[in-house]
Amino acid sequence: MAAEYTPPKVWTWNKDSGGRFANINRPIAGPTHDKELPIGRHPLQLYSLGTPNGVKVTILLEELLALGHGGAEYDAWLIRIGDGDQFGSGFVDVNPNSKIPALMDRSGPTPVRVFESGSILTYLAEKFGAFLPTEPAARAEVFSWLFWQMGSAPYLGGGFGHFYAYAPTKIEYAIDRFAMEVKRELDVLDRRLAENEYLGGAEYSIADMAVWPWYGALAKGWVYEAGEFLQVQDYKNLQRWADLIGDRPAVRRGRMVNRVTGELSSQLHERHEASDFDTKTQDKLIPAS
Ligand SMILES: N[C@@H](CCC(=O)N[C@@H](CS)C(=O)NCC(=O)O)C(=O)O
Repeated sequence: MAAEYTPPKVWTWNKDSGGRFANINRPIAGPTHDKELPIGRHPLQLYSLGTPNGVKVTILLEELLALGHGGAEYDAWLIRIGDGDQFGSGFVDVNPNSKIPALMDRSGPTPVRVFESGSILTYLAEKFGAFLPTEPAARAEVFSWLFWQMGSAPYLGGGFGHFYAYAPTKIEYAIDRFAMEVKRELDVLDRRLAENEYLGGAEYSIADMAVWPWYGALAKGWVYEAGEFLQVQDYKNLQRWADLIGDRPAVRRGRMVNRVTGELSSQLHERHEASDFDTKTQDKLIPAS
């Protein structure tokens, strides 16, 4: 058990808490510096990073392009959250919450800003009339799973992931609490996917795109190196769905965009053209030594 801690009367900011992201976490909103965001030539400007929250949006954009929606052409600019890019004035104008992903739709006379991944997925699905059913019952089910993700993933990322992988000390109580919650969430998904091919039902939707980068990746052991700890292979229906989604070409492409870790051939730091997947991955940009 961790040493006893008695909270003081008034909380004060300990800048050296020692956690993995201690250098970027702060208790104050707003910009720390002036910095305009770049603007490319496509209608949609995405400011993001290839984390699970960022990947949701690039998967949808690649799926829309694969369906033939030319209006979904986009420039994906890299926001390095470890360097504090999310606190630049231009980024804060697009997302006052200083978190990726953030989108500017410049297709109309007045640019539209959209932040929060669930809001971006909904905005784009409605704009293009794709991956979101119009029939009320089917639409409600997709929204239920989409909002389930928004409420659940913080237990996985901010709770389990933080205390299992990032906290400076391993606190048994915290890891137990969030491992239990995440296992319950995995079981929720597994039971749903036992009865349905996709989360929304028979059709692939933005609900799958929101949940897969977190729970599909967890099921595959890609996040927090926690596959064995959580015994993810036991969730057979979730495994089936994780493979089904992960094998989609648009999902494979979406995962590469704004990615700064892993194999160099899987990292496309910025995406401005469809051909960038073939010519601009890091293995092609960095000459072999
Ligand atoms: N609820 C938000 C969560 C976004 C989020 O947590 N983004 C993280 C990266 S995955 C971030 O930008 N963190 C930077 C920071 O906290 O300063 C969404 O779904 O868009």
